[in-house]
Amino acid sequence: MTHATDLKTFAAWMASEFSNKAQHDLNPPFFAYIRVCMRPLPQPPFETGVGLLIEQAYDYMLSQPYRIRVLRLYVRGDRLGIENYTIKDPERFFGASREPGRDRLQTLTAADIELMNGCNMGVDWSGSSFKGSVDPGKACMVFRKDRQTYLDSTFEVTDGNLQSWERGRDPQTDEHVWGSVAGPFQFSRLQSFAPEVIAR
Ligand code: CYC
Repeated sequence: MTHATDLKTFAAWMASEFSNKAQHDLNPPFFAYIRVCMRPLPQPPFETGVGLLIEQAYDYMLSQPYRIRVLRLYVRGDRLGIENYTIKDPERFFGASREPGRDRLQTLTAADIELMNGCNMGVDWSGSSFKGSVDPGKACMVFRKDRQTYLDSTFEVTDGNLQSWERGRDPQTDEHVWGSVAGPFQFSRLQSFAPEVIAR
């Protein structure tokens, strides 16, 4: 049975390639066709936890992801958590999450990444899914559309589906500046990388 600190199951569900094709086909103006691919790092540069490379890309521009980061999934007290890291030379890893062999991912070291302060997420077991959200405090700053915003982000993952709702808000007024105005993105799994997960 899965439980609140079941890092292995959480990581196995996250370690997938997802697309929102069905949602996009129903409502193209509000939901771009996006792929999210999270691939286990063969040699994560952390003492504990699971390392994933995450690439988020428009389906028609897979080789040019609009966001590429390293995630550390870990046990955080009586729950789970995610640390987000930027990559210093992101182009070096463009497309690496979908390569059958993990030769390029193998070369990623601690020197290649930098922790994003204020962007940690807490993750709780709901009884049937893991639900995550960015820590409170308006501390995860994103400069976008010429404005300083803070990240308001929640997600839910099951064995096969990922739902995520990310918005940037004005720090003073909480006004919605960027991100979906039509509800969460709904992704379904295209392929699983669960066998590559080593939880420690
Ligand atoms: C931003 N997404 C972010 C940020 C974090 C996450 C920490 C703010 C800092 C940054 O730029 O990295 C975190 N997003 C996550 C995590 C997951 C995730 C851990 C795995 C579940 O998905 N986000 C979506 C939609 C898409 C999107 C598919 C359309 C709205 O879930 C986009 N997220 C998105 C964008 C940004 C962002 C455009 C701002 C990045 C930027 O402007 O540089």
